[in-house]
Amino acid sequence: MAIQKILVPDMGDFKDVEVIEVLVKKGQVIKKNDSLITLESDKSSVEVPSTHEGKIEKINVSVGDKINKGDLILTLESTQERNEAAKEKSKKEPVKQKTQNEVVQVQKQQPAPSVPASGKSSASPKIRKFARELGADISKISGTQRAGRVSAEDVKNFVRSQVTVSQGEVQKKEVTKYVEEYSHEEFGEIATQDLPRVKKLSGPHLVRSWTEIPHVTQHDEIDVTDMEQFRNSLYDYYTGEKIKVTPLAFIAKALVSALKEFPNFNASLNSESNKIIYKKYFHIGFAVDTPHGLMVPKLRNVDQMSIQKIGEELKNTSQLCRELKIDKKEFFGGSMTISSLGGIGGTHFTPIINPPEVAILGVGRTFDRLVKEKNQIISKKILPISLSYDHRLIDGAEGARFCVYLGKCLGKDFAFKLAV
Ligand code: CAO
Repeated sequence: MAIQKILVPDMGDFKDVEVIEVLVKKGQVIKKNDSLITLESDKSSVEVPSTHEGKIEKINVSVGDKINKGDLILTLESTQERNEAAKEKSKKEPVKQKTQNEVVQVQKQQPAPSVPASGKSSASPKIRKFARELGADISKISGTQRAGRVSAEDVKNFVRSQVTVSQGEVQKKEVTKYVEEYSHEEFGEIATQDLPRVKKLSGPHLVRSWTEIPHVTQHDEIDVTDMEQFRNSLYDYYTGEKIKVTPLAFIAKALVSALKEFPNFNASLNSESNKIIYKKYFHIGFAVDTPHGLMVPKLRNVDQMSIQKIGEELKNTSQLCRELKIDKKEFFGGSMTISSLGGIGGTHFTPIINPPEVAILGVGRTFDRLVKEKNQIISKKILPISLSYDHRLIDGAEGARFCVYLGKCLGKDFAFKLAV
């Protein structure tokens, strides 16, 4: 019995691609074209089929490995020769009618495509199979997972969106296509260009958030006069140089304090199982405006950082985003997001929740307001905030209390609440 080596085939552009699934086990008997492993690049996932049949002697790759053309996937005790002899023999026997089981078996033996037909959807073979079973075209499903990967939930949601159930009968939904009555060119010169990749990826995520989450947005104003005075008075003890920290670092620290007080805001909702997942960590996401589109990386364990450290991390991480050097994992696993437009301008807006998070804090630009205090007209620094939350989990009263508490953390009590 010959030992057969199965190597990574030529996959065009695929280099240093990650193994995301090993679909076979040592000792398993496999057929030619059975899928062995799934590889995932930024663009798509690919199943690598076996070029031979036989019993798996050793598997040389594991999940997380980065592999290239020619790398050894596994070794087989090949049974091909024996089977070919058997096939020769069976050729001489008369062909009989296939039973239904045999037809299924034959279909399974069809070569698995090494690259998904569309080349766009990213999904594991299990999810692809699930979609096929439900009659859904995987290339039409927008993935909500890491790098747009399609989950079982996405498949179910897609199928739900395609059908309605009326009096127990499943009916296909009519999809309304809106066609503009006049084309844009009819009104003057135009230019078209491709939507940037980051926007293509974030678009379905935003649509999902906007259409599936009942948002409530609460606007408030925080008197940050004392905090601003303090922020502008920060000097390095040794060099005497001014320390530049933007208000966002203080806001992130205050947000952690509020999350500790209101755990419902540091949670995710599993609407299938009706369970709330409470996070014990404090990873704060912040929206970064980049030439490639909006990105929302996370600052990890903000509760363990000083304000100065948060300021540095905000700068470093936003730089990594703008240079497209950030690891995609950094866009996942957040507690709550801050979307600050304070550096640009404006007051209140309606930030969209970044699921699976359940709340987002929008921040506008601090402005001056004259107020009467003890019969004197004095100037105050006012920070406009807009808090959006998932009303399925958070009630209006809790939202209001959250804003009031945040106001205390950034207002008069800031020195006590935010131990620098
Ligand atoms: N009020 C007044 N001034 C503010 C402020 C506020 N709320 N927030 C920031 N500023 C000031 C800063 O102090 C800084 O002043 P100096 O130039 O004098 O130092 C200036 O505005 C620029 O700050 P910044 O924007 O560079 O830094 P930041 O820490 O506030 O924000 C980041 C960092 C990455 C969030 C920001 O650069 C950014 O990308 N913002 C856009 C986010 C966005 O697009 N949100 C919308 C998402 S929904 O589409």
